[in-house]
Amino acid sequence: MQLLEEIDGFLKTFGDGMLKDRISYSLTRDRYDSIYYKKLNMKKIGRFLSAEKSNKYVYFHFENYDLKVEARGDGVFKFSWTDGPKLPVENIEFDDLQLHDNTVSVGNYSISLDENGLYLKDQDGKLIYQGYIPDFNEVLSQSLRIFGDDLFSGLGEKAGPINLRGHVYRLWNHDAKGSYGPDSDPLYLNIPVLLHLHDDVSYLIFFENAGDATVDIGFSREDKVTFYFKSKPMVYYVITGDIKSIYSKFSEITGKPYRPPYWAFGFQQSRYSYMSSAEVRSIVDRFNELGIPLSAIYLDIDYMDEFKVFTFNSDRFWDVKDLTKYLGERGVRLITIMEPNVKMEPGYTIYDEAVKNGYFIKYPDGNIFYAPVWPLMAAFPDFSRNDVREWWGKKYDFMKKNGVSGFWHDMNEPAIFVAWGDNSMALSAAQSNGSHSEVHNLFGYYMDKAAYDHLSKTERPFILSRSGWAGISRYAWIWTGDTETSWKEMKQNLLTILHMSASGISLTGCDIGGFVGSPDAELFIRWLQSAIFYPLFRVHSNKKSKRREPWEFGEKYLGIIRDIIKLRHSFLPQIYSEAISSSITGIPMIRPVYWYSSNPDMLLVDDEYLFGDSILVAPIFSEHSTSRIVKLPPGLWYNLYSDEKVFGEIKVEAPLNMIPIYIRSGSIIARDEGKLILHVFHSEEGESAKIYIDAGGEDSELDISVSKDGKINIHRGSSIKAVTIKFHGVYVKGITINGNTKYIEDNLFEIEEGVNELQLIFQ
Ligand code: MIG
Repeated sequence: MQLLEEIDGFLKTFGDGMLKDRISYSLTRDRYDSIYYKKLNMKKIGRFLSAEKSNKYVYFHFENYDLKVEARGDGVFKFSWTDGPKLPVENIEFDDLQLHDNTVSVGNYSISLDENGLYLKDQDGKLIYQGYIPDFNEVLSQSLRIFGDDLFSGLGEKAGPINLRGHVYRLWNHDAKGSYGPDSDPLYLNIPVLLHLHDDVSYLIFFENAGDATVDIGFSREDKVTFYFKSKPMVYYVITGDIKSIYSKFSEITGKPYRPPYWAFGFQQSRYSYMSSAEVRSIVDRFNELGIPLSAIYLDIDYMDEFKVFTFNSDRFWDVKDLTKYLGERGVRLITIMEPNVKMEPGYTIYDEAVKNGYFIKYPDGNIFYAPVWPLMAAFPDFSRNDVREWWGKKYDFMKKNGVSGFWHDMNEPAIFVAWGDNSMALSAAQSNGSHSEVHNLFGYYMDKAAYDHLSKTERPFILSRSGWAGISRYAWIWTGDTETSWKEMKQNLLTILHMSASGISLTGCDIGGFVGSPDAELFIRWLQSAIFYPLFRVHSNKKSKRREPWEFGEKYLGIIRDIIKLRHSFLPQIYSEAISSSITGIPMIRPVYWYSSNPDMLLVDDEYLFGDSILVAPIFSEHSTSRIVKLPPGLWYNLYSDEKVFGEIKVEAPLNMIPIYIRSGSIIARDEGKLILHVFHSEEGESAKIYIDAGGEDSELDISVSKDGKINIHRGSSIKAVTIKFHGVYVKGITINGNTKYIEDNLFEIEEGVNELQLIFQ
């Protein structure tokens, strides 16, 4: 029945010659999987026997398994029950554990055991985590106890509500087949990582597993979360501490976000597809004429020759080098889509080389795995192999020679056009790190790594990827894929991005305006506003969508759209600084309000976000609405436009041209207003900041602090010359440097090169 429906649906959409390929693939896959795909058949764990200390770690011996416990005094715990495929996580150093009466202690924490499982407690005996003894058979399952009014977030890219509790999710990277909306599951990027917040205490659990899994978060049983894995290993980390430190520690295991180039944070325009060099030129010209900042423009799949990766269609893009030069002179970068599928076509170099060297993924009997995607039958490089990644990475040089500046990795779940069944690779396909069933969720990750490792030798790459796994920000940015165009979905994007943040992913964004559909001016403008501080600021749309360049909405709205894009560009120094800071600390840039407030009322605030610690955005998410309630985390906040100081819960007017943004008192924000201006938002306690400034591909550090009584200390890298300061919330009459006093106007003054200290004179 399901099969017939799928064939029917597919005939409606395509009804083309690909049908044969789809059917032939689906049959082949089913045949191979029926022979080679084996479910797990694991022994039960059995009774607990004894505990034993060995080197720095502790073993809990059970009848059939030995649980290895490793831990760090700062709240990182690792529990290893089985072996399994080698996954890309760092080997962190653990502390020496103490063992007394079957209780492990380290730092201020203890881990004890009874027939119900493992208990992690702090020094006051407060229970932080309770994990039941796992159950092994055809699946590996691990349950966790839910304590009370807990909040759950994470699992990668989830189109769920702010609290995932009460739902069941699958972790299997999956092409949403062209369009999805709220609650669609699974999507392109899944990670077995879950933040569990209760009673002020939080922990994050992360499973080293890249296979198929299901997570039941208090759906079947109100007081339990259960992870069900279809493949090994069963190894997990529990990380506790204050919330920011959790993400710092997590990034030590999965890797820190990379340092992107400054331009990548600017406005990007895309469409499926700009069809020729001439079209791209004319769009860029129009941006210029209208004075709208544009950082990059995209070429979607139609730029290729028969959808062959690393080629250009010579009718439409015969002059790419000239095109990229033309764009470059106007400060615009060209980004091209890249496919992980390689057309099966003897004579096509990429294909021939991979066949000759055995780089493609094969079935267990040694036959190459072929499946239809855009170029019809195609093969897939085994990106899990070092040599394959190196080979693939070097191919980007061809694109670079043509002046392409950034790369967009689509279809890397990997997506496959099937006639029936799962729209990805056969479970039995063999990869160097395991069978596809065990490492599926890493396919995109390793493709991104292939490009990153090569490109990063000579530059800071820009790689935008649809799929990925834990720690993906070390190689690529992620966008939320083929979302529908609707008010609901615009808001869903924020929640999905917040779940990605809760999964440790920092470089995120969405198709502004939604992928499938055509937003009216109001929805488009509100969407652009909601994304004002999303790391990725890109408009993209489907083939059949109406054109969506800024001027397409008519004269009446052009000014508003231009101002939003300009506002974004004025914040680029701050956004960039936060990105560098995130690459150092590992803490994602986009944050939910509940990170900053323990007030239970604030826990479920799902229509606001923070960018870093200091900026709060409260977008308008409903149609025809021109005001909203804003709930501010503790402290005083400045209205960005009026400098009015506000706190608590407020109502704000937001006509179509206005996006409510608040700045935390005590912070210092870097903006580009023709020159760099540091905006100081006064607080009774003084202000301070560490700001990373782009100095032509290098980062220059600037440390600034203002004491309560107005003494400024500033230290800056040698490439930073004079610095302009603007004060908010207090009247500054003048400044004294080396005994010389100067009166100033508009709270604005300059600190010249070489001056490290000065005194403010307040009214
Ligand atoms: O099967 O390249 O998510 O952004 O425009 C669809 C065409 C393939 C899916 C991506 C979308 C892109 C589209 N791609």
